[in-house]
Amino acid sequence: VEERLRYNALADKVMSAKDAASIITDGMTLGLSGFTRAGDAKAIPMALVDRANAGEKFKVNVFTGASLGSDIDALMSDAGIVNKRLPFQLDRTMRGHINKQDMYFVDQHLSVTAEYLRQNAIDPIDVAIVEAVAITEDGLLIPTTSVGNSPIYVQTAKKVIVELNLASYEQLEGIHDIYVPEAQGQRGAIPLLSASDRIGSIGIPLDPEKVAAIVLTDQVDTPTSMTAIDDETQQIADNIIDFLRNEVKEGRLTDTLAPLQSGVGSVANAVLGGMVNSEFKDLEVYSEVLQDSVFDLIDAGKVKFASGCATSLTAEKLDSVFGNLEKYKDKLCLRPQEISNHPELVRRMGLIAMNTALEFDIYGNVNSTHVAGNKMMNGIGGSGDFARAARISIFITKSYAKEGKISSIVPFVSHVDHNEHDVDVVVTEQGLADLRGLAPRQRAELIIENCVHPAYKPALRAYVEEANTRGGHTPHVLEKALSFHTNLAKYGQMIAPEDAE
Ligand code: 0RQ
Repeated sequence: VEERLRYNALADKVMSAKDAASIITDGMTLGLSGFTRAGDAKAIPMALVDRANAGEKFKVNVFTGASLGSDIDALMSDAGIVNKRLPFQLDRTMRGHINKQDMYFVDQHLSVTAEYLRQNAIDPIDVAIVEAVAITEDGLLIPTTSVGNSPIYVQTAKKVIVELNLASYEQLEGIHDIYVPEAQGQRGAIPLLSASDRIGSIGIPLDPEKVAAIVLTDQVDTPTSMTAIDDETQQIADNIIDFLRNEVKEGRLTDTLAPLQSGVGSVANAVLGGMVNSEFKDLEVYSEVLQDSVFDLIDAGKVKFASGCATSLTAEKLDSVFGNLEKYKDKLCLRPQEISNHPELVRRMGLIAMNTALEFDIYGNVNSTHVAGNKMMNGIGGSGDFARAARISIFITKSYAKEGKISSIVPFVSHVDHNEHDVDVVVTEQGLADLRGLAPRQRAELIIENCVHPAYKPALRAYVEEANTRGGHTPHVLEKALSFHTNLAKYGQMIAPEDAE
């Protein structure tokens, strides 16, 4: 413990999770560490669940970096203790409670939570609960496998509880780069010019007066599960790599490409994985989440530097990465999510951004979050932070879902996360549509031709034909614009049975 807790002023703050959690009361707002199951606070949320299960009635607002592991979101939402959750979740059970209206969820661009807190525009943080590898002799909290929103939570909270995780890897010390911008209006340029720049300190400064408790823990992160790559996923990855190859051929990129950002999930992992055998070299990753494939690319000598705000690793990768951190130390950096996702930096470095869609429409509007218009899936995450500011913004989905009953390309999206102005390229296993410089009617033609599953081409072509008879810049048949979705609700499939071939 002495090696991990090196700040003498805090030695007498060590206590049990139960005692530490006793400062948390009904109506408080908690700022938890944790991003894509990495580096989440574990003991205090469980202590709160235990209190609820023992009969205590209370609700708290739970703010995090992104998703949590250890089923914490499921357990907290089942226990009924979450009033409001923000800014992202990725949990089937919690999703159910959100959609049953048992709790509130604020689906927020992941880079902006920190700005709202600085502006005092959202509920201020009462208690920050942050997992740490160590607290240094000069009072820096060293985060574990993610940074997320922890710096702003610690900076603005009234009280701080540190979960000092003795099972986390000591070698993480030195991996992080903690830079917290000044308030808007008082800040200059963020001095980061390339993915490998270090602009801050190795840890989060702690005010000892605010530290209410230090809880010793030894629970490791929950590994990420990854769906195996199927033929269609591989085809999507191949389509994107071909597109990038053509960008090089046309002289718009070189074979080092541009810093790469990719969202989470198996497709994103496959796209980066596909680069292992490509001609691209000396790549940089400037992303939010670093998945398995980033480390494969480092191992293969393809990626020279990777910057993110969190890792998201499968069970087999967790040990091989964190057990060999020395190998990755000079090629890896974890930053606050407002820096990993900062539009100023995304635009400056000219990122290639690859994010996922549930559906997109014939004009290039993208829905990443809502199933059939009203049911929350996971959240927008960082996709919007990157999409608008990126050099090339690519959105990815299979062309169909649910055994073909759903087309992922529709006349009009049932919810908009990324509008047509922020979407450069859409891609499915059928093909890719480069929308840059195309007017709406040209976009519709190319998307239907290149991306739509053959089963849905006739219906979409008929829609466009009818829409065009009505004229307009972005032609629509308004009373039929959501017909795919209303059919789905009525018949369980997007094409009405009488229209099915
Ligand atoms: O359903 O789970 O019941 O099998 O959606 O779809 O194809 O397995 O793909 O796991 O990558 O998820 C957009 C949800 C895709 C995700 C989304 C059904 C489908 C399946 C999952 P089942 P797949 P994925 C990074 C940045 C948020 C935006 C983002 C996501 C399930 O990637 O949440 O990129 N992205 N954020 O059957 C109804 C459709 C459907 C559909 C697929 N059109 N209608 N259901 N499904 N298309 C995150 C962070 O910032 C941390």
